[in-house]
Amino acid sequence: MEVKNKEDARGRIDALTEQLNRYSYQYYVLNESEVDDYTYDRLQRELLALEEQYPELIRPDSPTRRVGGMAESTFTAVHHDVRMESLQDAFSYEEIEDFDRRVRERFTDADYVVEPKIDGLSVSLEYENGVFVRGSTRGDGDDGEDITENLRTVRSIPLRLTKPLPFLEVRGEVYMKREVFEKIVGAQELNGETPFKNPRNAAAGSLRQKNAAVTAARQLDIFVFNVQRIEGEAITGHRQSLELLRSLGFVTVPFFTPCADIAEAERELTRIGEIRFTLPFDIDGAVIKVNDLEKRRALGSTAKFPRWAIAYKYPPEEKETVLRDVEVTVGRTGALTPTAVFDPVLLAGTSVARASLHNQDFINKKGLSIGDRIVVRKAGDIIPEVVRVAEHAPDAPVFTLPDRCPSCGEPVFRDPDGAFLRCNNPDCPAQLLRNLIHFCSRDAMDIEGMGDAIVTVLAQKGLIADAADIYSLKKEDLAALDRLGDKSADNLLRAVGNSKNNDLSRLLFAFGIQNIGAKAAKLLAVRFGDMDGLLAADKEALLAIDGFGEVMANSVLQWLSLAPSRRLIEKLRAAGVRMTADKPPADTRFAGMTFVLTGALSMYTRDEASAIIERFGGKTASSVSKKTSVVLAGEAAGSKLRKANELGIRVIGEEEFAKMIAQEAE
Ligand code: 0OX
Repeated sequence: MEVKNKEDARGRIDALTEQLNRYSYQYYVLNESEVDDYTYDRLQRELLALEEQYPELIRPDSPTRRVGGMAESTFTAVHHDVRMESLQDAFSYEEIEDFDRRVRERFTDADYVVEPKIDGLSVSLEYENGVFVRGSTRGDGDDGEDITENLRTVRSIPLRLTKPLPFLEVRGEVYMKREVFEKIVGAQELNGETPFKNPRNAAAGSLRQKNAAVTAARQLDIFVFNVQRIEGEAITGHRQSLELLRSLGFVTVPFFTPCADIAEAERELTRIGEIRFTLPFDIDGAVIKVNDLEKRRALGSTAKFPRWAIAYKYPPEEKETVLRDVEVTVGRTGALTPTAVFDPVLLAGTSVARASLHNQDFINKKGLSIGDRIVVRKAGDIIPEVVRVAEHAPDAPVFTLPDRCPSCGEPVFRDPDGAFLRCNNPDCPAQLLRNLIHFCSRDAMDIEGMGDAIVTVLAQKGLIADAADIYSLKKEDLAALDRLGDKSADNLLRAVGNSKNNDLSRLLFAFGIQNIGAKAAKLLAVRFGDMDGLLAADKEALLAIDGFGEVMANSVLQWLSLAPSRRLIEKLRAAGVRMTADKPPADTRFAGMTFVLTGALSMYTRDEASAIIERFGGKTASSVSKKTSVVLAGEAAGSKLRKANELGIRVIGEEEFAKMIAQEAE
């Protein structure tokens, strides 16, 4: 629809926002839908384009602020009358013994309880006359957010207590069972969505939904572990408080062990450490607490933590196994990457048989030979790594990377900086495949559904030999893919078609030019405006771009000078792929300003906030310096906020940011 002026745009934005919200309600809440995906996408794109042109007209309920079908939005603030304190962490038994000494200076006869520390999100639940009236996040401990409706969907939260106490506030941890997490991640992968990283993230993402129906589908659970405030009952100790909570209808922490002294507590810490991966949920440590509530009150808190409790964090679990093989793969830029293949071991609850060895230097430093007994672990309980050799295989040489590319057989060369061996053959099939995968990926052309597996099959079947071939794929070609349904094939082709309209910066990044990341690609697109402008650029013009140095300029020129690159560009052009940059922002209220985002934002995702800043001509940076203009600080902002205050840099919250965007342009 043609929009002639700002007033027109306002009307159209209002109409589109309301229409799209109605469709999305029908789809997500009522499970029915008036329009097909294509029409929805088209309308959404029209709205996005208008919002980009008139950012000041973006409505707070705009559907473009939803991320992957989920609404990230504000929740009402809740003040915690009883502070929701966080725990001091200890990483050694010495620190635990220091804690014990401090407690015993005051109470020689203190006894403890030890319980697992559930890895989820701390929440407060309030009950009036036995009825659940409010649930909130911990936030910074003093102020959190009202998530009552989402918590209502957690089946293990009683909506009515067995006894109508006048008032009760309890604290617990909302978490996702590992089994549920794996099911959800499986479904996300199948749908080509970015899967949750771990159960904690999954629980957090699920609780922050504006649409409680989504939270409900995520099957969250809760363990309750503390009475924050109570009227109508008196409690004196930890065991008694948990028993009371259980009798009122709560699920309390799965177990706790009374310990007379710190030696007993340490034995319990060791025992929990040994069983931690057999539990059906993640724990990120164990908590030692003084049992007696009167003593807790007397010990009180420091500025940061209670003096009566401490969290012990377990070191990553290590296991011994045998290195059976080193697989060498070729990355997008031709770098040879070695991967250790070892007898499977159970680590942090899952079976692990591979770990990256990075490069030859890493292998040399560890002195790895095939047949060695090695020690492995998961860094941060997630990424497997080889820690050291436990026992060398007799007479085995240290593994060396091949001098020819394992994919194409051409000789490999050491990088000038020495770290990586690289295959420089532009026709190397392994590199081609990695490039195709990169081309389709989210930060590049963002072709939803075109994931690693599908691209690999299409390439293996000879259906795509270069990126431009993606644009001539037909439905019959996709039928060659097993398990890809009719609807998914249509969606995939639509996503391919949509990607033709991407901004030039995405295309430039998608080419995978060495040293040219997403940010540099953006700079090129903004500076030259279209592909022909870039093709005509000389070194001087490239070096004139703020943020471009010698290495980047040479990479661009070298890539553009290659005949296959030119052929690819022309083939893409012929396929109808757009080669122009989005218009520079109409409203440049943030021109010349650099923002740093810190802390947990709740009204916007980081990507959204950055996109808004860029849309208004501003820049974002990751660290605070004298050049920073504004720090946008969310919840629990830490060192960056401190640095901003030290340097006297302007700090704003999300509310103020929202006002800055909403103001009419001057
Ligand atoms: C947990 C957990 C967290 C609460 C206030 C001071 C002691 N994640 O499982 N915190 C606490 O206790 C804190 N206990 C727990 N079990």
